[in-house]
Amino acid sequence: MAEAPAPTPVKKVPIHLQSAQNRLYIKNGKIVNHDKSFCADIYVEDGKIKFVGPSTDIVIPGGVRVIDANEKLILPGGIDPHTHFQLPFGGTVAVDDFYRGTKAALAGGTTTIIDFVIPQKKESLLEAYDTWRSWADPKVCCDYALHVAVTWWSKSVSDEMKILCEERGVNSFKMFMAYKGLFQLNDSELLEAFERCRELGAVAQVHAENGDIIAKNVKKLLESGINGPDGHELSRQEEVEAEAVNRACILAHQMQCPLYVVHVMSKSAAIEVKRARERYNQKGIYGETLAAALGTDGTNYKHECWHHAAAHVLSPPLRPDKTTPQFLMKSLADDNLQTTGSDNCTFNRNQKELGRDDFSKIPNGVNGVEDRMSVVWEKGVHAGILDPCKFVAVTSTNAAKIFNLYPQKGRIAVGSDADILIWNPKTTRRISAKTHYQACDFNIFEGMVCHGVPEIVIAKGRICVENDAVRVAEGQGTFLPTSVFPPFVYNALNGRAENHDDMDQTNHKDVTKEDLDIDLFTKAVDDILIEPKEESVYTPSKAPRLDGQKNMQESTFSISEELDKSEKRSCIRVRNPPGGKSSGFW
Ligand code: URQ
Ligand code: ZN
Ligand code: ZN
Repeated sequence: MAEAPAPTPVKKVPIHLQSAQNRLYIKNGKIVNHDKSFCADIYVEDGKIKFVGPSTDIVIPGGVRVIDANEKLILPGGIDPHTHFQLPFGGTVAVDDFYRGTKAALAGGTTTIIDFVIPQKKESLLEAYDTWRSWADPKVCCDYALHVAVTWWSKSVSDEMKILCEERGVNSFKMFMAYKGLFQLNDSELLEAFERCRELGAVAQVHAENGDIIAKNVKKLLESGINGPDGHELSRQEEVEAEAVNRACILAHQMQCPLYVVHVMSKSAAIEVKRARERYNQKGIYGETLAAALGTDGTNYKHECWHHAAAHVLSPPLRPDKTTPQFLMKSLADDNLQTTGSDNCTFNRNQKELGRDDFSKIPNGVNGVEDRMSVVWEKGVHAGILDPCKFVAVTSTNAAKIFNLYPQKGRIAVGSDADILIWNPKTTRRISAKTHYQACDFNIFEGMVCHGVPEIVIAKGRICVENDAVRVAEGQGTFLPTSVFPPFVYNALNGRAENHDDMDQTNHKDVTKEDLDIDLFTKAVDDILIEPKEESVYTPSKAPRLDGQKNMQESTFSISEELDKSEKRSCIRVRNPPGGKSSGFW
């Protein structure tokens, strides 16, 4: 590691005397962003980070709440891009509502969630959106944004997608390839939806499973007397997921639409995401996996207790191949997958009973919003597969970038929201339904001991978790409108550099529809020089490290790097010939 450059004289930051309530000073910690880690202090005022730097550069007035983060890591708050709070589903309603769900999120270190508006067939998307806002706004304890599902297709749906993007702060739409007769779109409808997303500058998302195959398999399994929870996985095995992932990537590519594959649950599906990313020069395709898929597996469907097995039912299902969790974690480490969600959609024992005689009627969904951060740390960082920077990327920053919340969210930097975790990698906690904040009566991670605990959780400058207590008020969170044409997604497609790591770069909406109307099918790979990436993935260490810090021989994570105010690490440099050259889309 090169020595830190000599500090340049800096003007001391004056601090206004205000109530100490909204002012925090965090000292002695090590900040970890997705691209670098460094030692620096942080000053927070009015919900924003106002200062990041050495203590010598700031005058701290009396009355400011000081937090000593010595030997702790300071991380951006987690972003869970996939929740279903109080979702009506399968004739019942998910038990974690927007209050319990977001309180649990904060308890576990997640300070932003993105939930899904899911309209019924023929229901207006705008009306469904209003319903979700009316549920969420009075209850949320952390900030939230909304994706909207397209569960049917018509001109009015297409028109409403435009209104949602232009007037309601929505920039992503989820299409279902499963749930035949309920939410499923056929290929022709998928193409229409992808084309519309592309026109609007939105991000298309897919639930990728072949619903037609599943419908046939369910019928056959039930007819042959297989009606328990193990039938759920048998009806929708890996290739049923992988086929849909491959098809979705091709359909989206044909429509030149960026695609985010939600809940990648199997090795085969992750391989399809990787293949598509390679085919399309690492552009336009993103994959999310779940805490559930990283922290447990499909052998639970064979559990002797029906309730235990049914509690693990979600779609796509957990896989019986016990090597799946580590494979998916390595896929995150290798950037073959980009994000981790929870897909939190919780049903209690009596609700799961709806499928007692027919697995296809078990309400789908599991917990995860509270435990996602700890599970990813335990199975990723503590296991030696992720370094702390990558942990930040896959639990926070990548989702912020893809859904255009970055750098307001997903980064510790001046100007960003003060969503901050004081993370103790040495402490452990045992997960249990008896102690969790969620409303559900079961926890799929029951008994798991996780290193990595968010000892203090700060959401928009407010301390919400401290000394094992959660202090929140219903409605303290706010709705986050998201803008279309996320630069991270569309700049890359358009052959431009994405370089938004600091708040001083404000070109958030610098890709326009007109920009995209150029030479869309020309491959731009020659125009883009991708700097060799520093190796961020390593073979799991033989013995787990107890402190969660990176093995210096295996990775580039620095535990001694000093704050370098000038350094910016950009991964993509664009090389254009004189006079410019049109850049292709993929
Ligand atoms: O498919 C989903 O994402 C929701 C509707 C239900 N939960 C689940 O099983 N994944
Ligand atoms: Zn889904
Ligand atoms: Zn879901």
